Amino acid sequence: MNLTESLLHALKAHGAQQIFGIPGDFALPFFRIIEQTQILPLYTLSHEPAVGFAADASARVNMGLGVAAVTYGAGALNMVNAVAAAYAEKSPLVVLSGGPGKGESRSGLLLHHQAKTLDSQFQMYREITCDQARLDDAARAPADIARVLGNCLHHSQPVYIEIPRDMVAQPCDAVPRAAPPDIDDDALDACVAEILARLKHARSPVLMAGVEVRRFGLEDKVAQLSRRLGLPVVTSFMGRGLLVHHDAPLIGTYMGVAGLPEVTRLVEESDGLFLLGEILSDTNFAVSEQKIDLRKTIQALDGQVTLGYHTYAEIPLNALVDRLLATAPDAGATITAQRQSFPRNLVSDDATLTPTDIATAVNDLMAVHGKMPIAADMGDCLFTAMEIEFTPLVAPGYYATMGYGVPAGLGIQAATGQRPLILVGDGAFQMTGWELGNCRRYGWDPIVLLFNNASWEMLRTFQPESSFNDLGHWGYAEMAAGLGGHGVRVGTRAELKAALDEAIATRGQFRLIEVTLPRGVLSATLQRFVVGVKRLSGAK
Ligand code: S1T
Ligand code: MG
Repeated sequence: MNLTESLLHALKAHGAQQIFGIPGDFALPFFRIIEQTQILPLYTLSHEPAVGFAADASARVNMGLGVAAVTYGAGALNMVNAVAAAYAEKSPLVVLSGGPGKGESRSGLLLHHQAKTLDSQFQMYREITCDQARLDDAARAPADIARVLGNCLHHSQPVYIEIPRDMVAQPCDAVPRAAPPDIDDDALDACVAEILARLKHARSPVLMAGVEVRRFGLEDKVAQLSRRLGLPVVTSFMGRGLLVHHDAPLIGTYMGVAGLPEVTRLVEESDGLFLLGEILSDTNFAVSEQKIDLRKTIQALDGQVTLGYHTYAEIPLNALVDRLLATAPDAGATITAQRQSFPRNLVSDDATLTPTDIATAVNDLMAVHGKMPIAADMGDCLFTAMEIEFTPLVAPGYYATMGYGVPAGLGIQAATGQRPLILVGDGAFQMTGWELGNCRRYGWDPIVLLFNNASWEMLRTFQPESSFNDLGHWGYAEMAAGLGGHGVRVGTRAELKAALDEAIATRGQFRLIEVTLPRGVLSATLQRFVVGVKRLSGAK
């Protein structure tokens, strides 16, 4: 077996199911072996940011490794933002980059795609990955790969593997499986006992399920635990889309002043808030009506548990949930909090459209045709997604990068075979919407709802005086046919309903529905967010 085959088998053994990539001369020999061996299917896209976003989304929906393969320099450095997003949002993404071989590295010439030094890329990736390896020694490679892939899964964060192009065909042993780190059983028991005691004595305990619950494949167990303990469950903005197919007492999404008042009160008035795998980010907690005193919460994140002023180190989330399930008595409590409701029954008339109308139309569609996985970009489309019925959702809810939606939708369909719904604003579509041109090659047929307000509207909302937020109209619907899909522009509620009915009935090509939104019309959720943020910041 050669080094590339050994790496590919190891990726598959650690849960990878496909590779997204764009080759280059530093990666051609590597890509040739990927294609020849078919150990993992390869999907090439058109621009490396999309490669990173698609691989990230595949990791999130598969709950396994996402793999992004790129060339050295121009390719790998082009993907830095997508990997940074994966790092921030705890997505287990493996970056495979081709690299210069020994001979050329010693040539004394500056190599093409080289920035500062030949090691600069490796150093840059140190900042957005939890482990790294350069496979320049076939004898050491199996252990390096085992360590790096093991850390990718253990920390649920990206890792970086550089493959010098003169190493890809070197004979190499199989990659062993790294042993999981030891756990101090007594510490785990003490931690569990303290958590259960706190929850038992709380008047109104609440469980907030964070993205780590999904990353470590714990949704079923957490649903069972919340029922056993009688805990109402909420997610954060970033955690939306969790626990939707699980029998959990899921009440709604906490968004502070931007959320539904009853959900906000449930969380902010709780005297036993259990943050399970939740990232303490501003998008999740900066808009609190009453600031949550984190010292009174139970926080389990990044492999440790903090209660009040003390922390239990080395308590992996899966071990914690397993031990809680093994220990927790049946509280026998009935959960009285009501699950949040969602807008339905869009009137099919000539009224112009709002983002909330789009959510209503999607809810009507899913009520008839079943739930669809959603990939949302950053912008009002993501706030609108909060008004759509609970369904699997991948979105940059914390790192908040644009460009994620379309590639992530392609990643979902490649990884699951399910037809995704993609929500994307016109500004974000201008960044990576072009990737839809890859659908025809792979038989992907997402339904794309393009929120066209001809503006970077989220920015205009906070700085209306700046005309640089105006984007004009690009004729997105007309572009679809040239990319191999079908496009239509809709401006009324009746037109939107008809376009969605036609799209859901037609398979085999992507359907782009360009929704014309009047200037300044926001979703109800974004409207509450803007008002709340301005009020909290004292702005006019
Ligand atoms: N560039 C990238 C890659 N990501 C970003 N988040 C931004 C810039 C800043 C930014 C926003 S929201 C926004 C920008 C430019 C406008 C989005 O426009 P569009 O996609 O049309 O959506 P909508 O009109 O609904 O706002 C965030 C706040 O940083
Ligand atoms: Mg816009």
